[in-house]
Amino acid sequence: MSENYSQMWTELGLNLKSHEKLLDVLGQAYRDIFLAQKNRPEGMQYFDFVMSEIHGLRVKELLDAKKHDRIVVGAFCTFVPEELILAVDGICIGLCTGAEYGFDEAEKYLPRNTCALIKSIFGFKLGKVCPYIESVDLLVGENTCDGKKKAYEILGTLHDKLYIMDMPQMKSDDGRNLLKAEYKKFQTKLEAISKKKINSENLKKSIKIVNNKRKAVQRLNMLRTAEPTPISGLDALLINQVYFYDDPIRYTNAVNKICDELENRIANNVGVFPEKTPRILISGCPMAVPNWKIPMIVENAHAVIVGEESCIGERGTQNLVDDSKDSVAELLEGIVDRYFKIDCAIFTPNPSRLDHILHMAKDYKADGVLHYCLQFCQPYQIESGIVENALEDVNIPVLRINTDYSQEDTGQIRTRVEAFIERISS
Ligand code: BJ8
Repeated sequence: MSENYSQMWTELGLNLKSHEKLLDVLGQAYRDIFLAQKNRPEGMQYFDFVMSEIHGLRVKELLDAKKHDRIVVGAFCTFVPEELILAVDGICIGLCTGAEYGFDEAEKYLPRNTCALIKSIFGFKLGKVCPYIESVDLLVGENTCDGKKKAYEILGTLHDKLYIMDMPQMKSDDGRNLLKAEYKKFQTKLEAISKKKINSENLKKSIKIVNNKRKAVQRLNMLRTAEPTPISGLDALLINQVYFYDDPIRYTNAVNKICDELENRIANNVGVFPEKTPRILISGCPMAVPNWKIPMIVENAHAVIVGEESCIGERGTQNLVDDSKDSVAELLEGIVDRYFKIDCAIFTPNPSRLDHILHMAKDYKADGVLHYCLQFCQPYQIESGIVENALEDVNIPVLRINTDYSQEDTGQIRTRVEAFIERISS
């Protein structure tokens, strides 16, 4: 990190010693996993810089923005509509929940058999090592899976800015009405804390900003369908992870810039791995920063990840909001339409996720699908059997992995992944 941010972290109430240890571990992991890759696109330098300053410069930017009366909103789920936050000139940050940190403390509040993503929320808060969670003016929890829903009841006793958004469980008219009502309540809440009104002008502008961000990632995804693929799955995942932190306009420019470079690579038949490298689609639970375990194992075993059917991936970035309308009410309908299509496994039934996986496997020319689940995540684990059957029916091999954030099962997973890659290569 280029500057010394100790004073900023102290003022945020971080535990400096623990925080320093965490940054050391993450910095080393980043060097070993990302910087050790060969043949990376030059455009990744931007994302390396963002990651190197993730607890520094970006946090400073947020605190400076707050001094200018802008609010910062933290979210744990892709159902939180960034468009509404931007419309009140706020900043939306997706909080990372991808590290095994402070689990001993978290387990004083949560059962051991809680998914690692939820424990991570508590671990970071209780360990006082996350500058984002300490900076927010509003922390949005959503009633998605049972684990999160119940854990937020307890999180509310640890964080006084927690706001709960209810969520539908079925894709019915009633479900859509519920989502719309919740987004209206969220609008009211944002207007109250920011002291700014949402109007058609600022809402339309914010929809365009987020649409452009999604279009840039969609462009990146399309380029990954090329053979040989011009970017590693690890780097593409990182770009998808940075999506949740960075300034949206700056991010969009950086993604489009790397896409220009990848287009050149494709035109010159330059791939990041040799031709005929087995292509794997990842499907399942989100992989939040710094959860890089599975992609690292896959790509070190000489396969390439070509897509992510995940909320930190295509499930989170597909579909745009209709920005052609002129009133706040109509624009809000467009937002509800877009978000209601997210096919999270908390919905029952959830056939569109299955269709999406089948399409992705075909479009990305995947030789196999790795279905990734966090232990104790019932929605995705229960859907994994349905996904496997549907894919095997069309002769696409599937490997199901259930894991957590620890490194203990790395060897065992590596063995299974290598056997799977051998199977799909023959
Ligand atoms: S829209 S996937 S970001 S809820 S892994 S906490 S489901 S037990 S994260 Fe998600 Fe929103 Fe859905 Fe996407 Fe529960 Fe499963 Fe844990 Fe999970």
